Amino acid sequence: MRYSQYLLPTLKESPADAEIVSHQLMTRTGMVRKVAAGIYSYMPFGLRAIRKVEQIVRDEMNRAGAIECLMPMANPAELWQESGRWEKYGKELLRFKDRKETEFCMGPTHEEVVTDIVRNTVNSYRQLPLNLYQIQTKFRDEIRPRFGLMRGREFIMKDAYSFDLEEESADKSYEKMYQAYRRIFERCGLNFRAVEADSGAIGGSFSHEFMVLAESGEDAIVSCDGCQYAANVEKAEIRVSDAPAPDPAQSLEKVSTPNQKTIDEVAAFLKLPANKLVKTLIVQTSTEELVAVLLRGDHELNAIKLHNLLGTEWVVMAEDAEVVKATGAPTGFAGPVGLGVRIIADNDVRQMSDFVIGANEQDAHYTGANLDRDFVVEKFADLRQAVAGDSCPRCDGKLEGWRGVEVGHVFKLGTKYSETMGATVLDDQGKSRALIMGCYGIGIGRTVAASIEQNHDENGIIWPMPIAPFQVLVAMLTPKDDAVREASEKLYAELLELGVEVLLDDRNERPGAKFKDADLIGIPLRVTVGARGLKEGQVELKARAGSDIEMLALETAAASLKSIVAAAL
Ligand code: 9G3
Repeated sequence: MRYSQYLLPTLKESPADAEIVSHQLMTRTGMVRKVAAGIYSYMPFGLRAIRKVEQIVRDEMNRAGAIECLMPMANPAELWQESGRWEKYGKELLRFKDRKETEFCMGPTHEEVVTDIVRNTVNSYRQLPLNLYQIQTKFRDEIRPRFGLMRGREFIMKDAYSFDLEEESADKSYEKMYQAYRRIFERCGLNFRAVEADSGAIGGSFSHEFMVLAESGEDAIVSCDGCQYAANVEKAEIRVSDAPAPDPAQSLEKVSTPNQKTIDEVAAFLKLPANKLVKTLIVQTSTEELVAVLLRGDHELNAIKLHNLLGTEWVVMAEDAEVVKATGAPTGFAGPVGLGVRIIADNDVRQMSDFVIGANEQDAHYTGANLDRDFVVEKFADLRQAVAGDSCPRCDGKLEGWRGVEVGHVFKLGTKYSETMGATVLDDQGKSRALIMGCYGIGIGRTVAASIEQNHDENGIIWPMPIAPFQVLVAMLTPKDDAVREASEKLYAELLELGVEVLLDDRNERPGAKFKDADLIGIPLRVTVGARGLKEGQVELKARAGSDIEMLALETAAASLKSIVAAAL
């Protein structure tokens, strides 16, 4: 491709609504153009990256035995009414009527349509297992579309659905997809973690999220440095330490802490680390009951774990007025001593002694507090979020902390759709049985966006070779110089001949502008053809990811580049 004939409308400025770097860079490089809120055109340069990801996904899905199909975007209401989801979803499901007033929705996902296909075409266990997938545009009418391709309303998704008769083979289908997903994101050249999305308390979880690691990621995750355990901090299990608490050495003493309300304030004021404090959260449950929850000062409550433990319909932080009523003090000074409500505590509080707590009195805390002696905890449980440095719940390793962007999700669905929609087959006894389903999604545009979040610098994108829109950029430094032009054209032609994906910057721009654009669009290998090098029969090679410059002989440059590209795929 010749840059002069291509459509690569680069911009100096980021659009005002672009909050994250991938959105800024995808707009500045002209990869995408916004058409309406959360709706984008994929411009030629962007589409090349999208197609690369799609091809890797196709390859690996096919390798795993899944079969490609393509379902319609327009879904008849009928199918969604059958599954019960027509009523269940609100405005996120975009509905419309055709000229005959028949109701439809834009498919936000395709469980209904695929289940309809399977119930009509599969009737014997001999046709199983079956896994159907598609790469298709979805629509979800998000209230607040943002972050460019990361959370668009219209987006490209690879969705796959597996159908099995037996639990055992359904689990195998799941495992195959899990492994295919690992290969997909590895082949894309991304640093990722597969995190457990359901705390598999009994071991083995049947939902995993695939997270591309990036500082801007919306999810906080932990992963073990010794094994493959990884989880969202909200779902991660905490290893219960059996180390006993040191014996109490201090007596309970009230100290004045004027205006010191937060853990950080009290810790700084008393010159103690936050892990010598215990925080007391007063929560309200749907059964009108207040409960005090104790956590080590540097730990955060995991609301899901608390909710599961209490088993009430809902749990929220108590209103300030309720806290005052229960503790006799303004918020910030709550503590367990003499408190008239049920007290539960995180397991890690059990390992503490001589700690600091609120005194249920304005501007006062207790130091030297100890369990049992000073107050009684009704129940200890895992109630906190995991943090970096925690012990791994599965091995002797330590957990590391990351932020991640969810790019894939695998679920074991069970018989939810097959039962309500009647997707059954006859087993070898001639008995009718509902199929066990799994569903598996990958956000294609999101994967491209996440790769930019992970791989960029202040000058622009740094594409991993496997998903780069082009593999090599040939910068024709001074097109007016015959020797430079002829050598660049020759190299360009040779690269094309070798099947290398090459962009020839043949524009009449100054070298500085060409290098700036080259950095912005981030093609992995940049070859500069200039008059000075040519005198020695050489061209200059620079990798976008590094700073080293290497001289290549013009004669063999194409072959050298071809092998560098091949080694990086
Ligand atoms: C809807 C709307 C939004 C939705 C859904 C349905 C999310 C919905 C979950 C999934 C699950 C899996 C197949 C690929 C893998 C993920 N948002 N989900 O079901 F009607 Cl408006 O999509 N689907």
